[in-house]
Amino acid sequence: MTDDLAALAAATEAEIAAAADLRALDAVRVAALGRSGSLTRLLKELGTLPPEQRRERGAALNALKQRLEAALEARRAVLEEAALAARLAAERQDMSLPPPPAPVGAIHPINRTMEELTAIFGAMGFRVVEGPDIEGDWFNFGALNIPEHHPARQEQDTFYLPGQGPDGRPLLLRTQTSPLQIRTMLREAPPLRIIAPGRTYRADHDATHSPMFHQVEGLVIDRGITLGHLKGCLIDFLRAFFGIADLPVRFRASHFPFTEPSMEVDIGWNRQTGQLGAGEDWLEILGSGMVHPRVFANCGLDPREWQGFAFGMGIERITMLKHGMTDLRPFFEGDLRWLRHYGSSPFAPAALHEGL
Ligand code: 2NL
Repeated sequence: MTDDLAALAAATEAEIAAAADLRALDAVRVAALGRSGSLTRLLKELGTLPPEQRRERGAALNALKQRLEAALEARRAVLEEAALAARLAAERQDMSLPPPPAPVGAIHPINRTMEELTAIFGAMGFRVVEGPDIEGDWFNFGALNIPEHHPARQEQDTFYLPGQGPDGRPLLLRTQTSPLQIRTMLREAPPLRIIAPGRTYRADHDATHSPMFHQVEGLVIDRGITLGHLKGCLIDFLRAFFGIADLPVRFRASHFPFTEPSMEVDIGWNRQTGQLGAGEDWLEILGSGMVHPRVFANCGLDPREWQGFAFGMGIERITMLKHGMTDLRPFFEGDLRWLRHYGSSPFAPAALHEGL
């Protein structure tokens, strides 16, 4: 090997050895063997040499090229291994550490109560009916024997909407879920056993009233239905819902336009402690009655052939009583701390109580 090639070999090999990483090593390769590298340039110059020199010089350059390529390859292997070792060290994971907790959602207490209502009444043969929040005033009031001048219809209680329904009558946000039952009676022939849970709206807003709240109503229609059926059904429901097998239940005469006779239902509790099923006090929990003959007639049913009972209650109210809540407003505030506290696990469905 000529002196100039020996010097080029020594210098390049020193640079290869000094390359600290793969990028630096590639720079060395390009400088020697790249398109305008030092060795490449010498190879290109071969053509300018006289033939007798060209052979010997060509063999020497090729040998040097192979030697440098082998040195580059060997260094590349060393650097790659070092890079992998560094990456493995940096990405090391302690597989014995517990994983971070997965975010878990919770069932809102209103939905939980609706699930329980569906389960308890479902076990008694009721099915759930649903329908629109926007109703015509005949379905919300007229069909229910609530006359035109009745205070419940007045602007300060009911949210009336612009425009009118297909019957030319005013549109409103339903103030109760009864229109669902009216629609079911118009659509299906009795016997019927339905509950109608859902959102209801009244222009009322303070600590104990929300302009949007939830109600469930129930309706049973068959031949020979009596007050006895109403009482047995509601006593069983209240004891199952509150989980108190001997919960005292009292029926008190009342008045609704859509039932005759009408009864409000009270449960026994202790006013001081709030404990249900104990103490001397009574707490109103729902309204009920025998379906008014005029409601039957409005739905095209003959009240001499069909009898029925109906009831209605506020879902927020029964949920608050069951869980000892004192304020209605947090139901609709979306406060995550409240929701986590009062929410229930989607993996623990409502347990049905004894006796159903
Ligand atoms: C209450 C009282 C009640 C009804 C609702 C009803 C429905 C039809 C026919 C007859 Cl289609 N009645 N519903 C009956 C009695 C009471 O609700 O205090 N609700 C919160």
